[in-house]
Amino acid sequence: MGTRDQDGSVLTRAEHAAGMADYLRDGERRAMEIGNRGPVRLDGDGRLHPDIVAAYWEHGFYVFEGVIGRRELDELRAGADDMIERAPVRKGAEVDAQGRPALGREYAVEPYLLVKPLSDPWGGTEALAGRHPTKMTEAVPDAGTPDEVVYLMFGMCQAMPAALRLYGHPQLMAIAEAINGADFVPYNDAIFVKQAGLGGSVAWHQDGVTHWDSPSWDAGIHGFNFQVQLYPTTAANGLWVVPGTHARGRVDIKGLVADNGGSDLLPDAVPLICGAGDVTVVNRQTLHGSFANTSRDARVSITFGFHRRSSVLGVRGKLSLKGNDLSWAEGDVYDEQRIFDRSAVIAVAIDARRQHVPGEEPYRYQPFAGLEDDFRFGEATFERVVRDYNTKDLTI
Ligand SMILES: O=C(O)CCC(=O)C(=O)O
Repeated sequence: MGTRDQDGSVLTRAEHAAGMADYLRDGERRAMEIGNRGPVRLDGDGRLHPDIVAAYWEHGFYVFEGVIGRRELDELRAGADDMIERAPVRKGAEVDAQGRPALGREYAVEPYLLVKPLSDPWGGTEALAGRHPTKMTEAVPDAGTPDEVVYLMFGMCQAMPAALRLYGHPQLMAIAEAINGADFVPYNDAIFVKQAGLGGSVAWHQDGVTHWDSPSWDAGIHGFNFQVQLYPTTAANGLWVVPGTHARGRVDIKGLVADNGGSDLLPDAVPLICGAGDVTVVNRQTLHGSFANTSRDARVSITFGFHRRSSVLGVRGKLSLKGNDLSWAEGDVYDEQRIFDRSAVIAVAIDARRQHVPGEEPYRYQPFAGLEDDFRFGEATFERVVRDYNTKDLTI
């Protein structure tokens, strides 16, 4: 396998893990010193506390602790496990590891991306508009491991009832409103799966691809991503970010790595250390990435983002998921109707949640105020709004 360190030597899983130990320890210490973490704090009107909003804009990320309760976490874990188990046994296969029809063969967008264990599928390639210019260190997995592992899962609102309900979580909606305004719109979703000793890396990148040269460019123009953590995350398996980079324009990633002696262990980066049920918010312009998971701990991160409406209206998308080969291509121009149709998933998610969690005050999503009865969760609405909803993602 092409599993080489930057200096060309082949690393085993254990060597990769040992080589990172000091960096991980130091990063964790620096992460904990920043102070941008804690529970969700809302004021009497349900608005996110201004101190939290300010900390997010200062650092470009925030860790919300203890957002998802035990019962919901169990439902999400069961849903994610089920989805992982129903993945095709290898790329292009029709059946899962147990010989059952794999999930989603009929979906408009292939729900699984499989990769070689401990590999970096995108670094140094043109994939995703070439936004991952450098390659991460890869490693050889332990003997007896599969040739391919699940790396990403798409279409969670269609494939996982608990994930649809999560999509309408009132606290997460309040955070989206605080960052992107009450008329916020969805972006896309993907579940990152980093199995212990197997999970691939995600090369350093900034997410946004459309607005870097816009005259109205600012720190929030490419939106943000939530990550709902189903298990505790560590410096070894977690997402790393370089604080403050969301506000500095395009980062010269190749230059940073070159200045770091060719090493992907960037000195200013910090890991997102979370407990199970914590939720991170990362600005899509923040420089971020994650290392091959050579540790003994798995990570499953339910990732979904939101934009300002003004960032997508009239804009041609650039990172659209296309068909069952999961290529990313230039997309459509997003008009009012497209935005409405994709945003309707939020309205249905809020109602699915209301039906499942009766004691909870549902979030009132301003673009659908007064239209709630047209978007009640049920079979017909699911078919109309949620079926293959990710062909309508708003990807900028
Ligand atoms: O969670 C990860 O490892 C990568 C996440 C990421 O790159 C993203 O959300 O854009």
